[in-house]
Amino acid sequence: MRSHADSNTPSDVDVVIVGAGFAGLYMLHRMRGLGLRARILERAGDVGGTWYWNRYPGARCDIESIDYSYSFDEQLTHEWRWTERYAAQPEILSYIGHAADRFDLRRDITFGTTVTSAHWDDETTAWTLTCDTGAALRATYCVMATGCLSVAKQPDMPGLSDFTGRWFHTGRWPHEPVDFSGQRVAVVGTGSSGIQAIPRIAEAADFVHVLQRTPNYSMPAQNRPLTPDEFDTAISDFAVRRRICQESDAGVPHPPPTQSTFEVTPEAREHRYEEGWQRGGINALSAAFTDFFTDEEANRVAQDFVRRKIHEIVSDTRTADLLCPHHHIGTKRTCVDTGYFATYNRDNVELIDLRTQPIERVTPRGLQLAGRHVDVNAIVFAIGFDAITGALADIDIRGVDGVELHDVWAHGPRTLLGLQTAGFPNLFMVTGPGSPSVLSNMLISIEQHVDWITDCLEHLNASGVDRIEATEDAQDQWMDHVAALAADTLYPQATSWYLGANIPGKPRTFMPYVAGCGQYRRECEQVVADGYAGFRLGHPSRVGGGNRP
Ligand code: FAD
Ligand code: N01
Repeated sequence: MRSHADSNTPSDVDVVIVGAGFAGLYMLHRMRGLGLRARILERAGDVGGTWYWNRYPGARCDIESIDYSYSFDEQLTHEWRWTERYAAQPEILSYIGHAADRFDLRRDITFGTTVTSAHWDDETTAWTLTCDTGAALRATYCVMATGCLSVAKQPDMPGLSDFTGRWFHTGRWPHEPVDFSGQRVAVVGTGSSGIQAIPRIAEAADFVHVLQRTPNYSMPAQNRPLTPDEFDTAISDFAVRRRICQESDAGVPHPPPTQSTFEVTPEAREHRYEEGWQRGGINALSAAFTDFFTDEEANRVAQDFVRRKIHEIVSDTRTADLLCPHHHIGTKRTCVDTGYFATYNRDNVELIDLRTQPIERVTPRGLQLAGRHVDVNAIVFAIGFDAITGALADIDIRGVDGVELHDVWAHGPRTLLGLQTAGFPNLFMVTGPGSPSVLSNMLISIEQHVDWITDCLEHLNASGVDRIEATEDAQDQWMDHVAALAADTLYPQATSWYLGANIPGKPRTFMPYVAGCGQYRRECEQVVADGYAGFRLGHPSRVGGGNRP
């Protein structure tokens, strides 16, 4: 493909990519494959994204590693051997580093650089990105591979600056090991991060106070080492396995359910749930019946099953009661744990209910709750992220006529396919709002988006144009479609980060596309088959639409 460097455009590169996680790295690889000049700008000191930042004890994936990995290069698939069913953070980070080395990606990455603004110039058909280092880069195309869970929610408790111990955020964990031995530790938050970290911190610390606001559903990981035979069998037909993931709803290689909850006897239901629990993993229960996410009564049967399990595992009844969630299961991200509920049987762990004893302030020696002071040496905030839109909101993005993305998204994000926003030509998002993203195995969604964008740029080149923009009409239709799909499920009923409900002041819009990876892929393919229907190709005010000399 012809690089724009050859056509005297003022761009420094053809494609600038923000972010060097799974998405940005694969994007860079594909851009090179097209013969384009591409560069990644990355805040972190190295590659890895999520797996660079989230180094807390217990961090590991909740999609099986064989599936939570790249599929674009057969040799890469065969030369990397996952050691566990769900690999831990250091192994995933090594894998990403290995991929970066294998394809020599680091030479086109600028690390330690935060992009602060991205401004479009319609005259020159170029984005100019500026960075906190003062550097600027011009590019014809800009790909935001900034991550759905990359902006850690800041603890805003009064008094934190006076705390004399150490405090940590799971999403910004230090690189050097943190030694909790002999320490009294408070962990705030019981989402996926807290639920993974708490058992490990409890093994190391003198005492752990878990400060819980909302209990969560968690499935046992049933993690174990992968035997060489098991691994070889799984990857021997990897292409087929991957295809099944791509066609599935959640991006995993399991057969979809065929029966609804009340089609079977109570005994058969219990049996199926028990089987799922023993198999473990994020879809242990949700894959059992077709109406799990849509029927309140069906969902309640699964909730009851988990609440019974919690009571079986946790010996203190009051603690077990507090740990029992009451929202619709699955409507907040289901957690996956190793020994989480059993941790509350330890003598050195106490569960504190923030609903009855809210945090009033942080003091020099710990946390002042309503009616009680908790003395600690360390606080771990496992309080989550400004999800899906947070990283984009942190950048001053301006499109045609200087229109600001902040304003366009003031009442919630608006996109076409989660790939582009009208008024922001040549700006692509990987796993943006309005796509399956966080409701799927992210590797399936990332590869699909990167492939779609790559094919799109190839098509533009073949058509002699270098500008593409979502139309308002198509975007409106897509957003209505995304909202209508979500409204047919139980998802919008939960106060979840899927809705932006965890960030004060954030508009509440259910952001992901719920109809699954397979259906979404078909929608994207149809848009291409219809000649990029819903996108305007070429410059609207130029004859023929093209910008090339
Ligand atoms: P990221 O990995 O988030 O990378 C984005 C990068 O962009 C970051 O390195 C960030 O520093 C950089 N960046 C952002 N803004 C800027 C800026 N302004 N300037 C410069 N750089 C910037 N998903 C699953 O499917 N399965 C799992 O098992 C799973 N486990 C997870 C476990 C944890 C602890 C967390 C937090 C998330 C998990 N996820 C999981 C979701 C995970 O985020 C994705 O799977 C995937 O890693 C995202 O890759 P990415 O490249 O899109 O984004
Ligand atoms: O964040 P969360 P997370 N005071 O937002 C509480 C992925 N991930 O980092 O529910 C007190 O889920 C908050 O309480 P409430 C995965 O997609 C995957 O755990 O708002 N408490 C909640 O309990 C996941 O969903 C893995 O009432 C406060 C918790 O903090 C996503 O990342 C591992 C509070 C935040 O939970 C985010 O997970 C880790 C406050 N001010 C992450 N603010 C895997 O297992 C928030 N909370 C693969």
